[in-house]
Formats: sequence, C-alpha cells, structure tokens
Amino acid sequence: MSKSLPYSVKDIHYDNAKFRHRSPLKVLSQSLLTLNTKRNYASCSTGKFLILILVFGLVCLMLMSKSPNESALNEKGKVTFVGGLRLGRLLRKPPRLPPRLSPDEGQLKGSSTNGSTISISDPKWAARQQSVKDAFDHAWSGYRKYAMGYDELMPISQKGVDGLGGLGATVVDALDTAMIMGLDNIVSEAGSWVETYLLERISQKGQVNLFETTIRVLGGLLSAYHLSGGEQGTMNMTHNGPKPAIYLNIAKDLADRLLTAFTSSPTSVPFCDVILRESTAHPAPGGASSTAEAASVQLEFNYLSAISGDPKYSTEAMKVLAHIKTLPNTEGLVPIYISPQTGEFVGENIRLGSRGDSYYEYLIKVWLQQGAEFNSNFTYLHDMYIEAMKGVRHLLVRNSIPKGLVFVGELPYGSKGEFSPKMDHLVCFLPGTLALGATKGLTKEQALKENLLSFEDLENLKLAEDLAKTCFEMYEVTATGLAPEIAYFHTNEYSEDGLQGGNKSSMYENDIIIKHADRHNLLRPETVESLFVLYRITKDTKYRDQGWQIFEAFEKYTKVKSGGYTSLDDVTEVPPHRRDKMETFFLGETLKYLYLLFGDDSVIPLDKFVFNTEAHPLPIRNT
Ligand code: DMJ
Repeated sequence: MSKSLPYSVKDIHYDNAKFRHRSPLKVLSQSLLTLNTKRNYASCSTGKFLILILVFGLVCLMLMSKSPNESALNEKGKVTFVGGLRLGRLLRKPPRLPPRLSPDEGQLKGSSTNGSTISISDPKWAARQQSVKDAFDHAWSGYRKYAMGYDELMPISQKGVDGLGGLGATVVDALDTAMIMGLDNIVSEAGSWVETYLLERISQKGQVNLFETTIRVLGGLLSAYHLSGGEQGTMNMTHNGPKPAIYLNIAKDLADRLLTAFTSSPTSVPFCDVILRESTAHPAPGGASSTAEAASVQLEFNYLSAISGDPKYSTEAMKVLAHIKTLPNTEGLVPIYISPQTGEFVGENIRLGSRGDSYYEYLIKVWLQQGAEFNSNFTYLHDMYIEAMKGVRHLLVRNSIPKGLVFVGELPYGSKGEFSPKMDHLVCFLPGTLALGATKGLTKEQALKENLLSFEDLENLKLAEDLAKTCFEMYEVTATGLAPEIAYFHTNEYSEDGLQGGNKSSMYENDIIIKHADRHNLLRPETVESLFVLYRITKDTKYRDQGWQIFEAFEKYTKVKSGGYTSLDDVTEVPPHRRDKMETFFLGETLKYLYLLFGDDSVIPLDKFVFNTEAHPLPIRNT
C-alpha cells in the first residue's frame, strides 16, 4: 500500500521551512528509491529507462521554471541564465527557515490575550515589569495633562509641541504599548482621540516626513488594528477603544496621501516630504533622501495591502528595494543618501547609524514578514542582508583598546577612505536585528537543535552578542548610567584624552571616548530593543539584568515629577542638565521593549511578529 509523503507539493514549491533540508531532487530520488524497493523496477531495463527519462524531464522543468517576480527583479549586467534560472541561485543554498507551527500549535503558543494577565513565574521580574508599566503610566499622565493632541510633551515647561507635523504622534505611538500592557484606560483615551481627531488632522495638516509619519503614525495605527482584533488575530489584546475598522480606515486615508511620495517621484526612490492636505510630495531641501528613510516603510505598506486587499501600497513601496538591488554597493553596504531625481546613491558615506540604520533592518524584516510559505519571491532581500552583514563584519567591525570592545565604525569616504571609530547609539539596533536574522525568531537552542543555523547565521549571532555587550557598556561607562548619543572608540589609530564617561569603576573607561557635543540622551530605545531580542533568543538572564539597570537609570535621572520623562543634555554629569522633551519613541519603543523583556515570551512571539523600526508589532504573513 502506498504511503503519502509527510509533505505536500506546496511545501516543496514554497521552500517550506520544515522540510528545507530536503531538496526537490532528493525528494524525487527518495520517491524513486521507494518505488524501486516496492516494485523492483530496477531489475527491468524498460523501467530503468523510463525512470531516467522522468528524472531528465523533471530536471529540465526545474531549470526552465521562473516566476514573474524573479524576472522583474533580476540584477542588470551580472546575470547568467541557465534555462531561465540564474546559475548562482541554483548553486546557492536557499536561506534556512524555521519550522512553522500548525494553526493549532500556534494558538496554543501565543495564547495570552492580555499583557496584564500573563503568567510570570518569577515574582522578581513580575514586579519589575510592573515598574515599567507604572513608568508608562507616569509618562502618559504628563503627556495627557499638558500636551494631549500635540506631537510631543515638553515635560519641564509643561506644554506640548508639534515637531512631527501635528498628527498627535505620541498618542498613536503609545497606543499599542498601552494595549500590550493591558492599560485599558489609556487605550480608551488614546483610542477615542484617534477616532475623534486624527482623520481631520490628516486632511488639514501641511508638511510631514514620509518615513517618520509611516513608522510612527501609520505603523501605530496598523499595529492597533491588529492588536484590537483586526483579522480576528489571536492576539486580541483589548476590548477598549475603537473597533479595528476605525484604525484601518484612518490608516488607509493617511497612506493614500503618503503614497504620493512614491507616485510623484520620477524614479522608484520616494520623495521625502509630503503635504498631507494637498496630497502632494516634494524632495528634501538638499534633493536627496536618506537611504534608511526611503527603504524602511515597506513593512507598513505591505501589511496595509494585506489587510485592505489593495496591492497598490505594497507595489509602490517595494519598488525602491528592488531598485536598490540593482545599484552598485560596497560588499553589500550602501551610502546614506539616495536621490529621487536620478535614482542613484549620493556621496560615499557608509554607516549603520543615522540615515543608514533601518535600511539593513528592513532587508531582513521584510523578508521575514512574508512568512516561510511566501518569501521565496523575496529571497533577494535575504541575500542582500547576508551580503551586507558580511560587509559589516569585514569593513566596519573593529576592537577597541585596551580592553577589546567590539564596535561598528563608519566609512565616511567609502571603503577607500579612512575608517572612523564612531558609533551612534542608533547602531545598537544591530545586535537585535542580527540575532533575529540568524534564528528567525526561534530560540538559539531550538535553532541549533533543529540544525537551522548556517555559518553566516552563527557568525552574525556571535557578533550580535558582542555588540550587545558594547551597547550596554556605553551606558555603564557614564556617570548617570545612560548612554550618550554618539561614542568613539579608542584604537591604535585614534585616541583622545580627557573625554571619559565619568564612571571610574567601569573597566572600559579608557576604551570609550565621549565628545562634548555627543553627550546628550534622547531616551532612545535601540539598546533595550536589542537586549529584549537577545534575551528572547538566548534566554541568558544577563540581558534582563542589564535592561533593569538601564531602566533604573532612566527612572533616576529622566523622570519629571509632575509627569513625563525628559531627554538629557549630558550623561557624564551628575546631576545631568535636563532638556525639555519627551520623544514619542520613549512610549512607543523604549518602555514597550523593557516591558516585554521582563515578561512572558508568549506575548508577541518573535516567530509570529516583526516589529517595525518604531517597535510596532505587525504579524508575519499567514500566522
Ligand atoms: C526611532 O524613531 C526609530 O527606531 C528609527 O528607526 C530611528 N530611531 C528612532 C529612535 O531612536
């Protein structure tokens, strides 16, 4: 009796993760072998001949087949075709994907319905998680009292300011954090503000930045849509606030206007500014867009297409990534400016800090977003990511002296120019992204057990752990325990005296140099984001301890009694001089990642959600 194989044709076609190690050829030869033993075909020469013809025919078919998407995305100039398929692609091992759970298993795994009801076994971490929740409440209460409806709170002058175009950015950025924390009153307040005012604001306001508005406002709306029960998601985290359809309608209205940044550009590179009330767009004053800005809006536009059923958002936004693939690069690394007029990169400045950062983050996250069954059309993104990370390891990673911290520097004049040992705090997103890219959201233990980690994955995971240590030491080395905006690292080629962080007991006092102009702290999330991802992936509790230490420093030096938290002018001084601004990402990202770091892994599991670059979780396709 013939027994059906433990996989379907669809699994093989879509490179389903569970069976990645079984190539179609292997599967075919195994099937033939089974036939062989059962029916003894091999002893018959006609049978042998028929088998040979069958194998030959199937191999030809595989070589000829090519999806329309692949043909559209081929690189110009360096393509070798064999029967319609790139030879390099045939020889290259496809990325290894984690196994997907069945819907039933998935439901069990992510069964928590509300951040406030999760079971946390260790009371110490439950108490710490509660402290983060209290901090969020305090941040919101200041904003609500003095700045409701403004983009940001100025907690010391107790007023609001519109630094992001006037769409009430803090309300939308904070909304899904409140949902995840189970803070129902805040969900109601923020949700009803969105329902009452946001559509009107969008139709009346002037200039906004495409990237900032997409990641904070559009991303926040989309995540609120999902977490409030849109798509009948398993993560229905709140019964408070508007219905999911309200969030979706506002998101569509906003995205329709933002889309003009793509449609009015003469190339696939979007303009960077949009006049909302006119639905028109124009380039930045200097002409060029930041590479990170042009190339990190795709998670949001893709998800909007998926839930609205209208492919236009995804189609427009993905063009820029497919276009960047055709441009020259330096071992996968690209300059931080790109021109919407010419479609070419501008200048040679390469860095993973400001203007470069989330380009690399979205390469891997957009690929992950498509889910194992669908991402074969996006394999080019995974390839670009792997190549870029190899480039980072080769061209940008160095060790400091005397104590050997691993850091990522910059190439301001390209690979032929001098190396700069400068690392923005923004680069601290990289440890988390590297770890996520290596295990695809599984724990390291699970990924190792299932033999899913390639050589590149292991190298990236190692770099992730080394860099997370450096990012933490950038906090530890200062008098306040908070990181500066930018650090330099002492190397054989570069040193400067008298620019230490002010913590005499740090063993890295002489490795890290902090210039006067770089000593501010904007309550940024990147380090705690990486600690969260690394904790989930490695289960090493040191990441939780480090996150707690950072949280305590925020509490001590940035909390404003009357409500809210503030940025600081100088983290090397105690007491630090306070700036008067609470950035929206403190509620949208920093406190959300800390809360998740101290909580249960089943809340927003990393193999089911990708976080956009503003920490808004969006579900991975078909999970
Ligand atoms: C956020 O707005 C986003 O994370 C963005 O990608 C860059 N950094 C800020 C927070 O630091």
